[in-house]
Amino acid sequence: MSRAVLSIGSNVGDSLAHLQSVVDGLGDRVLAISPVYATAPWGGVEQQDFLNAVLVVDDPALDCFGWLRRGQQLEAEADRVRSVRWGPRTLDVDIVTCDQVRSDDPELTLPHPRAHERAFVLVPWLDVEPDAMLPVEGKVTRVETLLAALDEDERAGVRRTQLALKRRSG
Ligand code: A4P
Ligand code: MG
Repeated sequence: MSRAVLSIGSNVGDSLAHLQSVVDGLGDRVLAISPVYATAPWGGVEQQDFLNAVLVVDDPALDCFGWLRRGQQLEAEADRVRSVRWGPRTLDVDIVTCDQVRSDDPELTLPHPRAHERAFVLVPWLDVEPDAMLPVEGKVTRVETLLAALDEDERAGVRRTQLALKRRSG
């Protein structure tokens, strides 16, 4: 079994289409889709605003590394080029949490080590899981509490849009 929370982001090309490609690519595995947010770039690299969303996904046949690989495949299909860390990208798929797994492996760190500092992850996550909890430095905390602890500027940089990701059948 594995149930994961994915953070998806894009700020190059047709960003909405890149996010939609994840929903399409994961099909029936997608349990919940957040609204789409326009978000100020995080990490100090000067670049365009991002579109971000969060998905809750489930697939009994995929383990946590399976989600990482599937995410990387979807990034490659969106012609993602890895250049600057935290820089512009057509598509980024991050595993925020996967089951209750905790891991320090640099290839797959769980929960995602920076999720708790990022309003662009926490805000859409709360839309789909209002009672979500996240372990941070060993202490399991409500995501709502983590969001409230962030700087006002960080929260103000995350603006809900009218854009929506859609499930397509068949
Ligand atoms: N990796 C380890 N743990 C994970 C995980 N939980 N999920 C490894 C996904 N990947 C994980 O990632 C580098 C390595 O992290 C991979 O080899 C993977 O095995 P990458 O995608 O190649 O490079 P990156 O994304 O540039 O680096 P990094 O550190 O993952 O950046 P982030 O944390 O993904 O941040 N601002 C806004 N507003 N919205 C955004 O979506 N995204 C980023 C990227 C920066 N600023 C942003 C946004
Ligand atoms: Mg990444």
